[in-house]
Amino acid sequence: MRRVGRNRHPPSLKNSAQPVGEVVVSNTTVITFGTFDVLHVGHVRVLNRAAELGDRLIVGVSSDALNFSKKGRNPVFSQDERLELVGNLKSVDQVFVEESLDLKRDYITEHAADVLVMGDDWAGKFDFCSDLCKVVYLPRTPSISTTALIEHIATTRGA
Ligand code: C2G
Repeated sequence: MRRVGRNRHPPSLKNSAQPVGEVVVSNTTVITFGTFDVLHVGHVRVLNRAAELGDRLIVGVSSDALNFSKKGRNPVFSQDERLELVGNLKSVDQVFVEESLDLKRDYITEHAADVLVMGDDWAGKFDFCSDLCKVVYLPRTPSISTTALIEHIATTRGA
C-alpha cells in the first residue's frame, strides 16, 4: 500500500518526491517499535523526531504478551488501547502489533522501511538490520518513564 505522505520532505529527499497531479507521493518510510504504555512526552517526542526522518511513520506496538516477556508485568493499557492511542498521534501514519523482538528484519522488509529508529536505550541492539535500512538511535527524553509514572501513581494514590 502506498500512502500519500504528509508534507514532511527532509531537504535531502525533496528531489525524489514524485508529483502525481497535485499530490506529492514520496517514499521514505520510517519504522519504530515500542510498548508505549501510559503514553508520555518521552514517547511522543521520539515519535515526532522519527517522523521527521521520512515521509511516513509506521509503528510496531508491542503485544501484551511481548510486553509481559520484556517487562515481567502486564501493561496498564491493553494492546488495542495502545494501538489506538499511538495510531491517533499526528506524527504516526500506521500502526501494527509487534509480536516478537526477533522479527525486526521481517517487519522492516514487510513495511519496506528505509529507516529504523529507536531510543538510545537500545543503542547498537539493531545494527544487524543495517543491511536492510538505515538504523538511527535517538536520545531518550530524560527523567520520565512508564515505570516511574506507575510507581508515582501507586505511592500518591489516596495521599
Ligand atoms: N523513550 C524515550 N524517552 C523516554 C522513554 C521512552 O525516548 N523517557 C523511547 C524509547 O527509547 C523507545 C520508545 O520511546 O524508542 C518506546 O519506549 P517503550 O514503550 O519503553 O518501549 P520498549 O519497551 O523499549 O520497546 O522492539 C523494541 C521494543 O518494542 C521497544
